[in-house]
Amino acid sequence: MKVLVVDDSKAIRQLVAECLRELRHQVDFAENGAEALQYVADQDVDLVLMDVEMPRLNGFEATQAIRELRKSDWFPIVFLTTRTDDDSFCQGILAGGDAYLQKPLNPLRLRYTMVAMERIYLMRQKLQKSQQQLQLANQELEWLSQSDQLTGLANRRRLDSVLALQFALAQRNNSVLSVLVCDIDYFKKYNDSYGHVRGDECLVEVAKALSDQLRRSTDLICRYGGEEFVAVLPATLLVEARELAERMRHAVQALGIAHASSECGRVTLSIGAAAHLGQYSSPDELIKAADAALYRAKQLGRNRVEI
Ligand code: GH3
Ligand code: MG
Ligand code: MG
Ligand code: MG
Ligand code: MG
Repeated sequence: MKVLVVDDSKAIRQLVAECLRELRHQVDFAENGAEALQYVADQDVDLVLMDVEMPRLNGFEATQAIRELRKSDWFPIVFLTTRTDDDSFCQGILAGGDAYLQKPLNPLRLRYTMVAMERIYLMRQKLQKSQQQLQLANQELEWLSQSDQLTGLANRRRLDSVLALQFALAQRNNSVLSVLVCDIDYFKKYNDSYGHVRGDECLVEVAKALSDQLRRSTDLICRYGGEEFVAVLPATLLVEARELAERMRHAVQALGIAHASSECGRVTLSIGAAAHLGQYSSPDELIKAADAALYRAKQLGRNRVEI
């Protein structure tokens, strides 16, 4: 364990340190309660061995302050003091102490007290480890719940939160926010001709081709619905959004996925783009504007970008 020895007497600090090092503990020092409190605020410690009579903060006050500071955590605090009366013992335990040793130092009692404290230490280690695992599992679950299972892209949930955030940021910074709504052409026919499994494979390929075109870490592409994808492009002008949309359209065409009942014989994409420059009152309206552009792209013959 990493033990902080708190005592205003240098001789006692050294004596205790010697015993602890023999027991293979790592030792650090503080000369009074205030120093101990500062130490615990700054760095990790597994156990504190605490004198009571000290200038500035005494051992009881320091213990109380440490417990207050590290509320959600517990490491053993052991008193080592000349105070032998019952009142002091009770005060020490109530302040947050776990054990109470008396001076002069009895090495045997110190040693066995350390054995008892090591049990608390081990339980604390276990608890911390499972808390970390739980936290990781929660993060993973959170990520999964915002991902599309088939394509691995963000799903509608992540889109909603990212779009809401970027919309608010754009308002606040007076910056432009663009979105693209992409829709695979004649995808119902694709499923009808090649089956649902091939349809799914096609969606995965298209999703990858789209996400490969993104250049900025703040850009987001998500699977919006069945064969529809939405890109959120912060600080992107409509002309830039249109360029990206053209790259996406070309990339999908370049996949060369055969689609016999589509006009050009392969899978293609239609895209609607819209940019928010303060004129829309909600993310929904912005998406609707891009959707309207997509509708025009479909009307005008598909495999094209409209704004
Ligand atoms: P348009 O060119 O006008 O977009 O025609 P479309 O057939 O692509 O559009 P429509 O919205 O009529 O049909 C979309 C089809 O996408 C319907 C559905 O069978 C298919 N689809 C939706 N989700 C999935 C999916 O997860 N897997 C597969 N394989 N197909 C899907
Ligand atoms: Mg003292
Ligand atoms: Mg559709
Ligand atoms: Mg449709
Ligand atoms: Mg479609």
